[in-house]
Amino acid sequence: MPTIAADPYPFAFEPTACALLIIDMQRDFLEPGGFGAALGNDVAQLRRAIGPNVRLLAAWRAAGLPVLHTREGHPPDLGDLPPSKHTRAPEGGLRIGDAGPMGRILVQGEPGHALIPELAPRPGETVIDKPGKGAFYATALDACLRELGVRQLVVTGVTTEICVQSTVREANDRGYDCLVPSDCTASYFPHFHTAALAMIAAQGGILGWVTHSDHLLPALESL
Ligand code: C5J
Repeated sequence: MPTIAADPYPFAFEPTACALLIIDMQRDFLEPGGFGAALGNDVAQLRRAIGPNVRLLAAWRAAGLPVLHTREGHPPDLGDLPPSKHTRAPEGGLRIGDAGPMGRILVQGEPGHALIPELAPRPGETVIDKPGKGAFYATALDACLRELGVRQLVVTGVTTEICVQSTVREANDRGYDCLVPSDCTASYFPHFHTAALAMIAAQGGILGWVTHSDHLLPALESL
């Protein structure tokens, strides 16, 4: 079994039981002119994770292991959007469902809701639409992973401290071992990125393991 150098200790990678879970690499979060940028965020902070994700995804696909993508969003009638999520927005800023630079913010089917073209899903790869921050809440993700026989997750995407960390927490509570490659996730706020990764690996890996894709790629290539 390949071992991946990781924090707090090496990760025992079981390729036959491991899936790549790419969180919310959506145009509205990552592209200049999208929702994130309209809120005044520097999308360059997130875009640095694109290249590492592209390389990891290519290696993952070449190894023939399962890939799942998630998208945060809501149907056009906002039927699954709790008022708490709807009302909390920066003062005077756009809210979910409002018309934004790439269509209605976080609404399924709108251009901004789509995954970035660099990481477009291929036929056969699962795309999970999620209304919350964690990818397990109100989705079929757990059933999907159990059906695939998955016990380990490599979790990437954006943002580190919100949807990535929420998903890692949910996965950990459900018995999955999570490995997070630090260069394949990102935040608009670099100090949150650093802190979120530290929280995952703290206390002997209380939520999981943190690595760098440079450690993961050779293990995939050797399969
Ligand atoms: C946020 C996400 N930050 N994907 N979504 O609202 O992290």
